[in-house]
Amino acid sequence: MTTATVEANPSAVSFDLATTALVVIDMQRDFLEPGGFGAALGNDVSFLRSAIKPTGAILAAARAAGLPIIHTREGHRADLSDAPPHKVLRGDPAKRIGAPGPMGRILVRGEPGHDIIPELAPAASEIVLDKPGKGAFFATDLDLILRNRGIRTLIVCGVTTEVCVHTSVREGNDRGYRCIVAADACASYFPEFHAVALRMIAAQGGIFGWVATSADLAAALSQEAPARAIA
Ligand code: TIU
Repeated sequence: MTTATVEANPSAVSFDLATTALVVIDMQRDFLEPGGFGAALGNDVSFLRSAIKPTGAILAAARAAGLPIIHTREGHRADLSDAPPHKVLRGDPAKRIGAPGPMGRILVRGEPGHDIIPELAPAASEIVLDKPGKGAFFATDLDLILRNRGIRTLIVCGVTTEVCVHTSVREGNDRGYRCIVAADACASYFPEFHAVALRMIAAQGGIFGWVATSADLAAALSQEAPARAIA
């Protein structure tokens, strides 16, 4: 057992590196680059770019520590059979899910916009998990993958803080995973939502999990710390 400890909100948290995985949520061109799903929803995608460098730092630390790494991607089958009609039918018809855009059909698997951004490209050994919803556990085999590897703690980062990161953390928390969210490695189109979403996770004694900085998490992954009681 190799225990790491990280300063976090609402309290420092210790975790065993042997049972910890990194989950990077939806760092896709569709959300972070112009012309994709995020922009089609009317958002300024430049707000999300602040998460790229911190996510890269955590990825590097997790790779060096030998953690399992899972990259999720939100998107749908080409025939949209896994997309709820209410999700497809929202907004400007020219910019809906499945409509053609500068990065291919919006939020459709296999299209250029669905790819993870090149700055954070998954390594060949890492798991890329396609999900049709906001949560990483909904209609995916993520829980099975984590259980098969004995994972108990998730370090979570990605976009957007209050939508797919939050939904995934809530799902993971209810399934018994201890979730530690890397604050600056998450981002939202709405800075105020980002801030409040992080506060919601750590409030009430850590109602959904813990919130730490990417620098503290990367440091915790790179050096073994003496075991401490989990708050
Ligand atoms: N990945 C993710 O968060 N999907 C979204 O649709 N987020 C928005 O903030 N729209």
